[in-house]
Amino acid sequence: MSETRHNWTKEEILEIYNKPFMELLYEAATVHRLHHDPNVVQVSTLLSIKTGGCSEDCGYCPQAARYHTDIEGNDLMSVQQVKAQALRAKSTGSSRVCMGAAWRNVKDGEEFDQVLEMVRTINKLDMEVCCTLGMVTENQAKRLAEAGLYAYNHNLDSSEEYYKEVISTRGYQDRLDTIDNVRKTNVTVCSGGIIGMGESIEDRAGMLVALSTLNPQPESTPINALVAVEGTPLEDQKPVSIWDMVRMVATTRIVMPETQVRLSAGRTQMTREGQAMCFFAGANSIFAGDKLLTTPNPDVNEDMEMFAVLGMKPQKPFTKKVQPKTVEAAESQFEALGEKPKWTRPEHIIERNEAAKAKAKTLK
Ligand code: SAM
Ligand code: DTB
Ligand code: SF4
Repeated sequence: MSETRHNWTKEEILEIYNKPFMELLYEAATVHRLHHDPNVVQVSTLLSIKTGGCSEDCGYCPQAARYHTDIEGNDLMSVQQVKAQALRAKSTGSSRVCMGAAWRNVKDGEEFDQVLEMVRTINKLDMEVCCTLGMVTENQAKRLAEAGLYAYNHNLDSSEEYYKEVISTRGYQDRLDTIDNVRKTNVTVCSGGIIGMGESIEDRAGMLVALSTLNPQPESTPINALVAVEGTPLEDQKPVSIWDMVRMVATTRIVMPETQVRLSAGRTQMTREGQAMCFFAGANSIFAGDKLLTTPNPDVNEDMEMFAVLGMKPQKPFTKKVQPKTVEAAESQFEALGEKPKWTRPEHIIERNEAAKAKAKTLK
């Protein structure tokens, strides 16, 4: 079994990424087989529990309030609604529910208490629960852990250098600090990024340096292909080529041998053959369900058909780590601290973000 290294350099990663395609595929597939069952895929269902109206300026995101996108915003869902959706996801073969909220960071109060109740409810359905709620403090991470959270998703999204070209309302260090806060608990870390935002291959390698030098490395790494949504600053980006996607998946697999590499946004643009190449290159997880957070995703039945063709089986919940215990709200050891953490707000100017904000919504 190859060792997990935490000292990958950008040069080494670039060398891997740029290998002749077949050599890269073979090497990644070899590492994959040493660490995982290549016929098993972890299936998660995304649930947008609070949609749109976000204060941030992430250039890729249709949920940022300042851009003129066509999404339907929603207040926080009820625990009952979430339970019904989780049961549906379970019945269609998902082992994990990932709840996303269009928040900059978690704020203590009624809404967070409601999210904690959602975590308890889904964990009691014997499904893995993941949340992606923006930045969290150590105390908030501990409360999520106590409720029974299995994973927390917080993407680095790009290299530190290119991050500044995409987002001006928070810094890379805020992301790293949140991951650190999650690491102070038993909750596993899900962190990856997006390709196709106009970044260079060096930036892709830079992101993989940042992720692979975390110790421990993230247990799950989503690789998203940008979904270029009309009205966002990145609306005109060209679709990512399948070759770039496979190279990124393969390189991630080689530098992070134990992580579950998640083939994330952008699958509607990929053929089955393209996705099969990604699985061969080491992807072993997907988001299932006809919607990601706000954009389309392949139909569950199509995915199940694809798995049947490939002879792949969905992973059972808690295969990699035991199910966390849920502590009820009344027995909780932690209380809301009402902290006002000093997350940064660099507010440097990103021309294309400013332009997208200023643009009037064009009627189709
Ligand atoms: N608000 C929280 C945050 O930013 O951490 C959680 C939700 S946010 C939508 C989660 C992730 O979705 C982002 O970090 C990004 O990787 C991904 N994402 C958002 N919009 C995307 C798009 N248009 N294409 C691909 N990935 C996207
Ligand atoms: C991740 O890396 N990708 C997912 C999940 N983690 C939260 C989100 C993809 C969002 C794509 C755009 C949308 O549907 O709004
Ligand atoms: Fe808000 Fe998250 Fe979208 Fe950024 S990625 S605008 S923080 S929902």
